[in-house]
Amino acid sequence: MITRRTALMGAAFVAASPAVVTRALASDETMDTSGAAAVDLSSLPRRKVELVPPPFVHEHEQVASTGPSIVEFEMEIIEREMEVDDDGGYLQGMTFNGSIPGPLMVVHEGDYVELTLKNPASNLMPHNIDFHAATGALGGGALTLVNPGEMTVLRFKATRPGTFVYHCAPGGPMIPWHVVSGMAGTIMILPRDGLKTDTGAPIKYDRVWYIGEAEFYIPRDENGDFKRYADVGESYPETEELMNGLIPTHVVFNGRKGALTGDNALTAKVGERVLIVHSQANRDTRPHLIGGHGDYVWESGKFNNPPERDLETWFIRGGSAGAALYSFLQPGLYAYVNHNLIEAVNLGATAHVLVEGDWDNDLMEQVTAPVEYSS
Ligand SMILES: [Cu+2]
Repeated sequence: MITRRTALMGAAFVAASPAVVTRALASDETMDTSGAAAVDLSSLPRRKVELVPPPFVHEHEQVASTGPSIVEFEMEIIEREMEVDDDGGYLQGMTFNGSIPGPLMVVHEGDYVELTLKNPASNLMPHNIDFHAATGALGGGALTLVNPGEMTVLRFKATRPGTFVYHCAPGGPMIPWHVVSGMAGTIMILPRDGLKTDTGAPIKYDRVWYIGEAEFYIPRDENGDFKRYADVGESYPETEELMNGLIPTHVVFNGRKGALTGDNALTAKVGERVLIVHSQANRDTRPHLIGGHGDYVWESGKFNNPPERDLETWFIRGGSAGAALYSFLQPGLYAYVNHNLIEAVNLGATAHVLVEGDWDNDLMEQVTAPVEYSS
C-alpha cells in the first residue's frame, strides 16, 4: 500500500535521493510499546503552558510551590523559508513552532512533560522529537515520527535537572539536515527547590534569555550569491553536499545574523541577575560576554553538578545546552559572542546586551581619555 508518507516523500525526494527516502522510512525509527504495563497518573494535577519565542521564556516558578504535575505543551512543526542575513541569505527552514531555535520549555524535576507535536498537512517532511532529557525510545524520537497531517502526544518524566537539547531526528541523513535547518531547542528542568551556588546557597535569577546557536549551510551560485529554493525538498541535495564539507556559511544566534543586535539587543539593568541558557545541537561553541563574566556557570548544563565560578569563556559541547548566571555591574553595550571571533564577527554569532544604570568608577575608570602624545 502506498501510504501518505510514501507519496509525500516520494514526490519530494525520489528523484533527488532515493537512498534517503529508504532510510527515512526504515522501521527501526519507530517502536512498539503497546505491551507495556499502564501507569496511573490520574491523581497528578495538570497544567498547560503556552510557549513563547526565544530569546524569551514562558512564565515559570523557580522554586516549585507544589508537588509534581503533568505539564502540557504543544508545538507545531513549521517548514518555511527564512531570511538569515541582510546579504540575500535565505534558509529553507524547518522549525519547532516557527522559530530557530525552538522555544525553551521549563519544568521542575519530577514533573511529567506531555508534548503534543503537530506536523501540518502543508509540510513536506516527516518529523519527530528526540529529547536529550528523556529516557528510552531514542529520547522519544522512536515514538513521535509524524507525517504531514499527523499529530502525536509524548509524555516523559523529567528525572534529571538541567538544560537539555531537543531536536528532530527522523532517521539517517535526515537527522543532521533537519537539525541544521533549525529543528532544535532546549528544555530546562529546574530542581524543585531552585538553583544553588557552588556552596549550596539558593540563588534566583531576575530574567532568562535563551540563546540558541545554529549553523547553516546555504549553497551559493556561480556568482557567489546565495541560492534560493522553492521548498525544503529542492534545497536538500546541494545543502547536503555543502553540509558534508563541515564549513558553515552562517553561525548565528536565534535564527539569523543580527537577530539579537542593534534594535534587537537584549536589555537589562545594573544589578539584575540574568540566566543565559545557550544551546548548540550540532557543533561546539564557546560563549563569552565581552566586558562581563559568568558568575556561576553550569557549563554542561546539569544542575546536580555545582556551578563553576567567575568564568571568562565557557564551552558548550555540540549536542548540549549550558547555563550561566551573571549580575550586570556596569551600564553600557555588551557583546555576547561565540569566542571563535571569526564565527562571531564574520559569520553572525553575536548578541548585544544594552544595560542601563550608573557607571562604577571603582570597577573601571578612564583615567586619561585618548590624547595625542609625542614619543
Ligand atoms: Cu524534522
